[in-house]
Amino acid sequence: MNATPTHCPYCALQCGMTLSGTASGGLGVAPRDDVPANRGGLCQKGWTAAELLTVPDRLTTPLMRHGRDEPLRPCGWDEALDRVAAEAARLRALHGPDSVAVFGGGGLTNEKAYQLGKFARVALGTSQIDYNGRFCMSSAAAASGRAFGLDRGLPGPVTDLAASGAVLLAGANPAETMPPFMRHLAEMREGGGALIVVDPRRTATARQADLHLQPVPGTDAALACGLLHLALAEGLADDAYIAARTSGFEAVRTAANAYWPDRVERITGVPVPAMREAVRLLARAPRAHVLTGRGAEQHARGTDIVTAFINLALVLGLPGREGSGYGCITGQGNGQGGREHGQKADQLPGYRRIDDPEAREHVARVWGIDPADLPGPGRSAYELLSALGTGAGPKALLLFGSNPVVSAPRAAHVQERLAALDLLVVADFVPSETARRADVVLPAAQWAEESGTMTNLEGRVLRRRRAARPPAGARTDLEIIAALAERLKAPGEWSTDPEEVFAELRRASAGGRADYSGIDYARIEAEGGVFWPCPSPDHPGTPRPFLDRFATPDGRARFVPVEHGGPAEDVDAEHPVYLTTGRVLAQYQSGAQTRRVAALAEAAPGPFAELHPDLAARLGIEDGAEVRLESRRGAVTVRARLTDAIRDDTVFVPFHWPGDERVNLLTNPALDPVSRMPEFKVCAVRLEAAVSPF
Ligand SMILES: Nc1nc2c(c(=O)[nH]1)N[C@H]1C(S)=C(S)[C@@H](COP(=O)(O)OP(=O)(O)OC[C@H]3O[C@@H](n4cnc5c(=O)[nH]c(N)nc54)[C@H](O)[C@@H]3O)O[C@H]1N2
Ligand SMILES: Nc1nc2c(c(=O)[nH]1)N[C@H]1C(S)=C(S)[C@@H](COP(=O)(O)OP(=O)(O)OC[C@H]3O[C@@H](n4cnc5c(=O)[nH]c(N)nc54)[C@H](O)[C@@H]3O)O[C@H]1N2
Ligand code: SF4
Ligand SMILES: [Mo]
Repeated sequence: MNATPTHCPYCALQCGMTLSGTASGGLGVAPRDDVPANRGGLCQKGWTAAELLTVPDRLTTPLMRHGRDEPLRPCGWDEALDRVAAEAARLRALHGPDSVAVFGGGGLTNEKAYQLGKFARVALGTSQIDYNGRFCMSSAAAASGRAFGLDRGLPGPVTDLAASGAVLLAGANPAETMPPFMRHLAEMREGGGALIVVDPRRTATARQADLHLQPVPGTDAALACGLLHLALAEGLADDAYIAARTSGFEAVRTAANAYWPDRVERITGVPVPAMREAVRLLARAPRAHVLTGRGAEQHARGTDIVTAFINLALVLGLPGREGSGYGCITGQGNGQGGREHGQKADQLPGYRRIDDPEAREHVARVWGIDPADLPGPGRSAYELLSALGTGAGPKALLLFGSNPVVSAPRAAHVQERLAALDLLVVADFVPSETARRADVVLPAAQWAEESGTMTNLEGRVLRRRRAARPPAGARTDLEIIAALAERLKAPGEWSTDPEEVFAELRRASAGGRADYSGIDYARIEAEGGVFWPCPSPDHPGTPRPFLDRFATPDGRARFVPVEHGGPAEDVDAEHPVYLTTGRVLAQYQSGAQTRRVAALAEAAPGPFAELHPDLAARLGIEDGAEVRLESRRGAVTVRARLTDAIRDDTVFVPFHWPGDERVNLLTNPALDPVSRMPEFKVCAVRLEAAVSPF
């Protein structure tokens, strides 16, 4: 019997868990109570996580085919890797280095994310790399960067929330997406604090709130500007803070004039008294938080929406105060670290910009190459996927840690683009919907079978430990990358040891915004995690980054005036209902992992459309009946679930299921101009009772 303390394979809360068992038997999961994020709690996904290691269709041998109509057939590792390297080299010689692209994931450890970014730039020489984090919190990252000069998830340890006097959650449903997170909010409420939830649906989270604002999807910017207007009108602004710690307030004050309460009520559907109450609760609390989730961020104007919430937080004097602030609740297991170490099209390790000459110089030196040989910025995730196989686009794609056939917007189009490639290579541990369409499938080790580090929603770097051997036939992503780099005769070191890769990552990140250079495995273990930035071994780490100054050149937080613009695709006579999408507790993302765990598949067996009984009555749709949803991009038929918890102009469908039930057949890939994030959270649809085939 051995017991290995580690962290959950799924979301950004990275709950602590202990895996115990014997080599022959299965592993058992128990929650750890020494990890502040979950303190003895786990959600159903965490409790059942060990089952992932033994799913019946686990990939244990490379697979290959030579024509898309052929079935995938088992092959040897050398054969598979030789083919990938030879084909990549051939395409590069023929069409240039940008003809081979890489797509990564926010679930990869820091070590893998770093190595994948380096592999793309050094071994392939391509600028064409991006990752699914672009679909996740990139608008919050862009808005935080603009306002604070740095983007780091929560403003402090998650336990700060319990001592808060008010928390406003805009577009987040942690009761389903991070259940143990709710403990911190419950503790806050026990201490007299108020929870305010902004969501078009009365979610499980909203039901635990003191105040629920239920706006029309896509109107959060108007709402946040309206709250700011009220704060100014009622004399609740923190003038001393604004004078001492911010810049640009005048322009925002002027812009706020246009958001008088009645107008905002007309745009958002939120009653004026509820808005007033929200502002008072936030302003009166000695400590308060404004937090955004994907509901506020996944919009074609997501950066501006988040900026509107940040402006509100700044007017109330929250950011940079101990125990207060603005934060984004990150999503994927390594949603934080995944965006800091270079798998983003415009970034190098340490959150450096790839177009910054000094950054290029530093990173090129660590990589042992000439800075002139480093490619420049590439395409963002959706732009990359939709360029695949086109005249000017990449002809091969290497994909690690994402399942875009299910999770990308306008999924049928993305699927077509993938089919147009000369070569699709997928590394995964299960035959995901995307892996099934690949030319070469590389069976990867997972989570409890390898070690590495993850950076959770607090910005705390954690140790993931190995508790089991990978099945014979599987290799770790680091081994796969190193084997390909060797075949491509890439310069530099390509270690397969996570701790060695982390040591290199430390050097590459040194001096950057996300400086990890003072962090090592022993320290993480001894201190229960280290908060970045941590620029030297004797630096204590940075749990609360902006207490003294913001990371802007003048040390002040920047107000940026923004306007409400509404969704890229509004409702009209033909498509009269808003569609929004999101998650349910028992399924994770594209479902590639959780649909394979029996208890989770049983708890959430398939998609449904949540709609209001009044809307259903108008359309003649009954509870449990099949309903057809059609947008300008496609149609799906799912079961109707009637509930008065949703607005009667909106329908909600979760995105975890594949095939004809993919809600992403409908979603709008309109992109935010700054973050390049797609508008998953609102498009226009027509609904009708599905016609019986008989
Ligand atoms: N069970 C489960 N947990 C997960 C995940 C999962 O797939 N399943 N994924 C993880 C990841 S990667 C992420 S990013 C997080 C996401 O975590 P959340 O952000 O909490 O999840 P979502 O369900 O995408 O969206 C949250 C809410 O936004 C609301 N919403 C929709 N449109 C709007 C709008 O216009 N304005 C506002 N204010 N709200 C709106 C939806 O009704 C929904 O309740 O969850 C993480 N945890
Ligand atoms: N309509 C709609 N669509 C959405 C969203 C939404 O709210 N609405 N949310 C978006 C968001 S926030 C996100 S984060 C994306 C996520 O969507 P995806 O990127 O599809 O995320 P996953 O389903 O987690 O896919 C991860 C895949 O990689 C594999 N994998 C996991 N870990 C590893 C690893 O370490 N190595 C390798 N090689 N493989 C690994 C898993 O088995 C799985 O097949 O979906 C986006 N899509
Ligand atoms: S909340 Fe997230 S990290 Fe915690 S057990 Fe559930 S899926 Fe795992
Ligand atoms: Mo996400």
